[in-house]
Amino acid sequence: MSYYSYKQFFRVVFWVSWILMLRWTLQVTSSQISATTSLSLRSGLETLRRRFRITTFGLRRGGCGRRHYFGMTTGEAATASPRQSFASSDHLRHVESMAQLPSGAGKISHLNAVILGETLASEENDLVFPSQDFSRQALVSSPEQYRKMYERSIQDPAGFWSEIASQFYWKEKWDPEVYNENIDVRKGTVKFEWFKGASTNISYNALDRNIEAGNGGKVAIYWEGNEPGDDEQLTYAELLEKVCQLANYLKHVGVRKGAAVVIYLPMLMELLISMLACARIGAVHSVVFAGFSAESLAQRIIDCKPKVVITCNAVRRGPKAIHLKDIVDSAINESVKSGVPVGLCLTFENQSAMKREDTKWQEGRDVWWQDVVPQFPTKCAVEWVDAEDPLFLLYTSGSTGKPKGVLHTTGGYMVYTATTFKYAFDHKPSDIYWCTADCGWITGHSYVTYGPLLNGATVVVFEGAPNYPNSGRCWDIVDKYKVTLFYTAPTLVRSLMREGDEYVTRYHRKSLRVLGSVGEPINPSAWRWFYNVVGDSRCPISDTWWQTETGGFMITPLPGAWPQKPGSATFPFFGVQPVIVDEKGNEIEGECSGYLCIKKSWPGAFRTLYGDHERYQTTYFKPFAGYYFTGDGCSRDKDGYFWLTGRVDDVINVSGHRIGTAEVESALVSHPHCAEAAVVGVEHEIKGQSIYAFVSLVEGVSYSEGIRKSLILAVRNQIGAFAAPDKIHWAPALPKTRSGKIMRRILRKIASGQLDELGDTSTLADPNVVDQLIALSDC
Ligand code: 6R9
Repeated sequence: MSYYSYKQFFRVVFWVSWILMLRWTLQVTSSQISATTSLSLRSGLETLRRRFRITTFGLRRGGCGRRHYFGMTTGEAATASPRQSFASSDHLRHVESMAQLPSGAGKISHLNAVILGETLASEENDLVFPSQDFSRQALVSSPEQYRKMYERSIQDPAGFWSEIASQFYWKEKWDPEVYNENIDVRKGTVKFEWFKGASTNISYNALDRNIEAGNGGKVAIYWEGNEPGDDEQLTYAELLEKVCQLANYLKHVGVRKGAAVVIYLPMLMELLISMLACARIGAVHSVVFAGFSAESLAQRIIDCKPKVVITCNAVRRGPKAIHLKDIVDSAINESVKSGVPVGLCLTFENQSAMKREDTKWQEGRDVWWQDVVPQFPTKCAVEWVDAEDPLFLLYTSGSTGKPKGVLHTTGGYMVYTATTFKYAFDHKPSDIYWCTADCGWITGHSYVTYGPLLNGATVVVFEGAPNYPNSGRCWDIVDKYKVTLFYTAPTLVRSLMREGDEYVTRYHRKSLRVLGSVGEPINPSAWRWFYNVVGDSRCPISDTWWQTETGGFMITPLPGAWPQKPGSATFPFFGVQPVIVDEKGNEIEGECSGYLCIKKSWPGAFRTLYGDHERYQTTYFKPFAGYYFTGDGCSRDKDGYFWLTGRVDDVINVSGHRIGTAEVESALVSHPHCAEAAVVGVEHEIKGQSIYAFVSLVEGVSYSEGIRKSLILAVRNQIGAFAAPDKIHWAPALPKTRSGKIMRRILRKIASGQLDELGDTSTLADPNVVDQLIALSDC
């Protein structure tokens, strides 16, 4: 290019920029004017001030929200962080297109619009918009598109879901009804059925179908071991071969359709292989989180009486080796004592954690995976099952000491997990997806294994700990595999946030497109850190609310469709009708708080509690007749956004793990020195909630550090380390009503130090108990 053409070129660039700047300034100003006229002068000025600050200093980071879950957000200082200057009027386009909110809850006022990452006084007024580029390429790219699809899913569930279901392979189609339900206990037994009469296989749909579509060579799993550099990968074709070999072996040892198989494995590829192999032959898997103790494992084995237990000899988590086989041995001994023998323990040799020769072995019962499975053929015919045949059991905590065996069936679960995964993460074939959850929990079932593989996704599976060898490990993995969709739990976000930005910013993270959160409410300051620091204010966050029971996402953002509010799970997924009810079970409209219920069945819903349909009805369908009761509190703001506020029953959510207070209490009272125990949850900066136990000792035993430790050990042994109480509060007696009911409300206040909010204690049988407890607070 000659000197003259350079000059010409720069002249054009100069004028174009000038015109663009002028246009932009006019746009911002006019929007401010129209917005401020409709609202009070004060808030109008506040907005102008805010906007001015942004244009001067760039984006601000941090939160100062009023709504808070963990006491972390109130009054937090907003630190100036000129990460990105205000460069687009993206949000204005969205605000225009959001004349009506997706829920039909009304109009959004212009003043609610904020630029990505800006700090506002209240999260309820924050709207964080996806960029124009993101929305343009998204599967659901506008509120209108969502609303259309949502309305169709509600008005014509059969049509909506059968159209989606047709994208899967069915050996026989459902006929004639797509679904059949009774959600109302007053009208008889509760029953949900989807695609009944159809036959299919989820393993076939997750593997063979993708291979037949030409994706056999695509990576299905990138496996990253505990030690950096220890990795493996499997294509879809290779994964299918491994699944078939195990499926053939299981058939060989007599596992038939409908038989239960317990899987007690860490995040090895063999865990996914085992789930898919069971599904291939119609066996029902029951994965038990490999952090559960021998007693918890035994309880689950006794309940479902498996023919085979699949495990490995040991696992490394961070610098520690955990001997899983020893735990399985004691669990099986325990189950034998209860009359439930286990004939076969298939053990994978996890060489990086423990050598074969160091593993305790029981001849006749124990078999090394590597010795038998690879000898079986790499092809295995599929067992076609009815859509309503059971796929898996997963035990979860409830209000009583006995865990509930949540049972999911095949067809509806398949369609639902695949669809929710696709839309909530805006999944595209080129994405690399990583969910940090363990397959021992529902998130690992639905969104490590089934949902992603059904979509032909490439999944990262990580065996190790997120802070090993240091707190940058997650971002190291993100860069290594070019992860585009990253799904994790607020507890991990908070713990990494505490370690400082530097661990994050030293990595590129350029590949990231969508972030996700699950397990508990994400407090706005953690949301913002996740959004601004991890996602460079570029990636929408799908804060997915759902449960073991729901099988898949129920209330979740669709990342390209509408603006998010930090800490809100936003709006319902297709086909889901959430309602908020008061104590009497009356639906409340508009802006409100109450109990979250669901009005109609959805394909992914659990069908029963294993062996106890009565408990299923009593726990979930009787509290508010006519609805499924979630056990969660919820509020809806003026714009129709849903805000989950935590459990309203006796379930504590520690680091996203559900733990029943009754389970911990029963572990404590099993200690010979414990007379009585009452457990409550208290807010915890990292874990969301932590376990706080009030313990009365038997007569004549005095408080000591030794007893405190052995009480905590009792819980670790009976449930698992993740359920260990953070605090044992000695209690000469517990506050009880005259009818003998423990008043947990008072215990909660004492545990969280809110002594001036104890409320009326006069109804207690002995009000002096409260003073005694307060006096022992620091012991
Ligand atoms: C998927 C899962 C379910 C309970 C649920 C609720 C809490 C999960 C949440 C959330 C607020 C979210 N929960 N996701 N609360 N926002 N995005 O965690 O299943 O282990 O059965 O726990 O977790 O309290 O009722 P599960």
